[in-house]
Amino acid sequence: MGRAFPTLTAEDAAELIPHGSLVGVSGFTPAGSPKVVPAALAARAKKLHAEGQPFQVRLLSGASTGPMCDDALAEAEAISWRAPYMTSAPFRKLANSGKVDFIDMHLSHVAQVTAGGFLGQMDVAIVEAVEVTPQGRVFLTTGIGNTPTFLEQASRVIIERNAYHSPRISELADIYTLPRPPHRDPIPIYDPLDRIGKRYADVDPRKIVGIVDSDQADGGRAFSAVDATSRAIGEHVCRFLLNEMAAGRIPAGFLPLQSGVGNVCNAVMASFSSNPDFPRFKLYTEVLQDTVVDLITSGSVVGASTCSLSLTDEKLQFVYDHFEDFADRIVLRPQEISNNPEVSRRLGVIATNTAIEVDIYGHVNSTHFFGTQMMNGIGGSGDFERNAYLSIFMCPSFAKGGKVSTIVPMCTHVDHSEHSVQVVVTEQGVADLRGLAPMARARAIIDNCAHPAYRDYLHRYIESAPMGHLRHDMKRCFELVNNYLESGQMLPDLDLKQFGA
Ligand code: 0RQ
Repeated sequence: MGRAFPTLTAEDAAELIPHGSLVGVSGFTPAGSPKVVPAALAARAKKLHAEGQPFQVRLLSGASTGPMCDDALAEAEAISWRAPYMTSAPFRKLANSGKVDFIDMHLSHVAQVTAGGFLGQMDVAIVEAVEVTPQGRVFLTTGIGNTPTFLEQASRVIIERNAYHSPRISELADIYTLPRPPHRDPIPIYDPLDRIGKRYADVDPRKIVGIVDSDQADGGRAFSAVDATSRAIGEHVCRFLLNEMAAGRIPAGFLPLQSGVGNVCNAVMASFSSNPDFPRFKLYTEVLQDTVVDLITSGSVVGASTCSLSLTDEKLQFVYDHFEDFADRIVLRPQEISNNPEVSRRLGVIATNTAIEVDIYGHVNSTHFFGTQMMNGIGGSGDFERNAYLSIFMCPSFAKGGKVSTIVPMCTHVDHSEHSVQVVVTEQGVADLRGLAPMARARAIIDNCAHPAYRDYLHRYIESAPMGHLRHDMKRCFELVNNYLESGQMLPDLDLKQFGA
């Protein structure tokens, strides 16, 4: 016998969440993230704060969420602790002023640490779905994230039933969860488009405290138009991969590609489609951005395994309007599977991610500006980068109109180490670090990737540094960043006109 669930207003649902709760939210990026209940929770927090009462929750998600969740809760100062990733400007401000605890985690780890009890008992899961059956089958929307695990682990569940989405969206889902060690079998994915699970996630219906109706769109962000810099990066990556195929290091049928998040990755994907020599390929990735929908439509991309459809509303509508063209070509998986290290290594994924800065030996910083200021978090980049067949990091060679070089003597924060970063690409060119010892890596990165205006400084730095396996001058390794913090420019005498300023 199934259960009939009570319908609640968002405000009623928010009342059910006590101060101090560990709250898990569905989705991955704005895709599939709950909307009206978090917004009502933020309003409740504001009201309680105005009455002088404390109200904050600990928030665990798949990745970033939408503005009605992270932005609203951050603006209401309703979060005390947050993991594993975010892209919210108001939340970033709190994290960088020490007002909240932010735990920057590898995204593939979250389900395991939640189920393992490392984060304590999850009190409430707020889950966006197109439908839930009385037996507890939950049909999810555009982002799967950690939702199946949160549904299993949370003491109570609130369903946000969203009528905006096509009811067919759950046809893309492939829900497969892992038991706790040591009871795990190999994950039987041999091709990115293999389906191994169910179209729905399960929940014990007795845990569902109510259903809140909503019709809010995901509101995914659009990317900047492809500019000359990101186009040049894309062309270098494209040429590099074609050379690898010609040399027999990538098979003729190509390998599954992972593409990270942001403007640069979006532009790189676009450049693949504009090169007639580039083969058709599949993606084994975690976010699917607008460009990929175009590439699937044009046939350049055969299909994609992903954790979310991180699309603008217009592009998502296009997918819904042409659903038959996508039904067999997109698989939406929980992030423990989309980002799984074992599957990635076995399929031979080519990982392409963006760096904030790269040092001359190939360490990569993807998260912190100037050693202290959090941007978004490591996200899934580490899941893929460390376990890829080929790991590529890309970024423009300079930021802030040339005042900042992204190629530096020593990274001010390290997310990806020299041991697994294999290729670095800027608009200047490609540094292929495979098989190179530290000094050769340094010369390859400086000569091929640094902006010409910074090359002399970087060469002089290594030549004057004390001898060692890595040559570093511990007194000067952060000179560029210190110059920037003191004078607003890494090389104070540099003429910025050469950067097009
Ligand atoms: O700031 O907008 O104020 O000018 O950083 O730079 O070039 O637009 O970069 O949108 O491609 O994002 C690494 C942040 C790049 C992203 C990062 C400033 C620059 C600009 C953004 P302005 P761009 P993108 C899978 C993979 C980690 C997570 C990840 C990211 C702003 O890709 O968060 O990879 N990655 N996940 O001016 C000072 C520097 C700078 C700098 C750039 N060295 N110093 N400012 N900027 N470099 C997806 C998921 O995990 C969900």
